[in-house]
Amino acid sequence: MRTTIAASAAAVVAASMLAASSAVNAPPAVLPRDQRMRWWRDARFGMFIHFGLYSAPGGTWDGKPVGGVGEWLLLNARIDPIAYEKALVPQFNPVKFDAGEWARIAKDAGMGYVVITTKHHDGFALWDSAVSDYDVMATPFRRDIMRELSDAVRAEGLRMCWYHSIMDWHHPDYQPRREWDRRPVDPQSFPRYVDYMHAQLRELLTRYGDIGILWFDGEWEGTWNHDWGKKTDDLVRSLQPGIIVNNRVDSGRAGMEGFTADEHARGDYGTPEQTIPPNGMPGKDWETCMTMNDTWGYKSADGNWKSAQTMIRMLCDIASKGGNFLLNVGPKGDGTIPEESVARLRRIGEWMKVNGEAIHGTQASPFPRKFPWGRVTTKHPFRSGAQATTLYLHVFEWPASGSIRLDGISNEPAGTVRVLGAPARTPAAHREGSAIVIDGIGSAAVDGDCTVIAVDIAGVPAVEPFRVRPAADGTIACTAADAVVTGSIQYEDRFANLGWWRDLASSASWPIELPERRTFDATIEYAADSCCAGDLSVSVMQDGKELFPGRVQLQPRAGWGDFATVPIGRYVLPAGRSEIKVKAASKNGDSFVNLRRIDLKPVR
Ligand code: H79
Repeated sequence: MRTTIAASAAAVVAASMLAASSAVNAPPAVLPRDQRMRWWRDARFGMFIHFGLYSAPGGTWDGKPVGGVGEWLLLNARIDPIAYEKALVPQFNPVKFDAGEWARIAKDAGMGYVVITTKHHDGFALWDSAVSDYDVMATPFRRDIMRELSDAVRAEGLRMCWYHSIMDWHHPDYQPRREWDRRPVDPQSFPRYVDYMHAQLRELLTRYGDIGILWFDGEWEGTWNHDWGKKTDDLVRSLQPGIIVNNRVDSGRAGMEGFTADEHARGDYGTPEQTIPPNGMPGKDWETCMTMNDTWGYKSADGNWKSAQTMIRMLCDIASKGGNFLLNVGPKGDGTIPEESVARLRRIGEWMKVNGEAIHGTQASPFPRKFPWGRVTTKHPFRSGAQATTLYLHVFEWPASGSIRLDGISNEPAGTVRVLGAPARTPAAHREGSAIVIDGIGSAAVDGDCTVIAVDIAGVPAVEPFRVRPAADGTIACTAADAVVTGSIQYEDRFANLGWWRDLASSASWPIELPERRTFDATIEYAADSCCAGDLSVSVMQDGKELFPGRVQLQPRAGWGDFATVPIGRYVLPAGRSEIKVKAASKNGDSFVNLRRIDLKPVR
């Protein structure tokens, strides 16, 4: 609710003065990054909540179903923003909203933080905003949801965090406008919009106590740039020096994979959306946000729920790669979280109660790649004088042999082995060559979704680096997921390919280990738009020297998903360690190719 013109103008002036002063002064004093990130890295698991005007219609407009995600209703049904406001503001009355219950559901699921949409792309504020009448106080509900939720979340010992959309389909000063929005446009208005957004952020960061994360989104339109990102980041951190800000505060995120390549860009962590990086992002903080079905905001017609098992395993997978999992719920218009979500979170919570120590406060697996039987997380630092590290083995596929191998680790097992939730089991760990083998784990999984085995090892994990080795038939598979990439190249989930291949300097390589020198015929599986492709250079490297160069022309294809497998020549690989490295030697368009795999077949 807008209070008085004077108050609102003062807030805008204050925000713009701050923006101006931070441009000339040094950035505000913030706590060191590792200190700020500590609670977040320990938590590993949080709840995302998408709640807003769109929750009541739940993916319908004029009584008809609308395609796409629920919270994009205005866009998907091409609704005039004022018509949207007029229709939905009087409908917003979540009478069953119980902040305490939402907070308990998150807490019982083993989550450490809650991120709620203070304002999504539709521009509607869920709190009592002094600079806008398009807020919860204009609805029949008239309760400050941010106030109630932040109190309740803190009472459960969790961190309250704000999602805030930069893109705003409703505010008259935001640009670009949707094409069906016929209101007059003032080309100079965007800085005024930023002042407004800053005034709203100031409210959110001064009235509700300590906020854990400012989770920006909607930063990808051309009006948002690094300068705005810097000013906004400075404002947020000046108001809350301990806050964590995601990378969407700045421009330059590369696709849904969520990482920013530019090291000068603002933001504390990468935000893969609906995707999990195949091997994590060593040295970077990141958080996968994901829906339980196919929508963020409530959509009555969406029944495509992931199973609790799928989500438990995703949590293990993400933790094993050193990331966080931000799992979404979309409460209904009445303020209740859908029963399908509650039931799944209950089951995840049961699992966390037994196995939470294998998630909370853990770090990534020391092993460079996943194991076929499951995942590994690590707990440091060293406890009880003996310099031991705990490895948690998250077993998805229970081994018929009754033993589990950790290949390629030189530490000695130390102390006992525990099966979480099954104290009567007495497994033991011993060394076998370059592996630690855990025996006596029992013939059946304790938990069919994921059983965790805790193994102590002496010292800091010392593991062998990743190598691609030939399969039993002598073939070598260099897959996108296993590639070591540099520059702009990123793994993409959609086609399990390497994409974002933007320049001639970027490379993908695979470290290889062969028992003997051998000759191979190679093929590449790739796709490219009709504009693109070009010449691929293929090098066989050893000890940093190129042994064997290759260059092959890749023809354009019909699209980025139109894959074909073509031969790329004959290569000799030396015995021992070598490397296959590919680059674009020339490219026809902005991007080169989508590379899915290179296969090497031994020549008889
Ligand atoms: O709030 C939820 C969604 O409504 C919102 N983010 C989550 C957390 C969302 N916004 N957009 N999308 C999801 C999908 C949009 C993808 C694209 Fe793009 C925007 C494709 C092109 C512009 C991101 C930026 C991917 C490439 C550039």
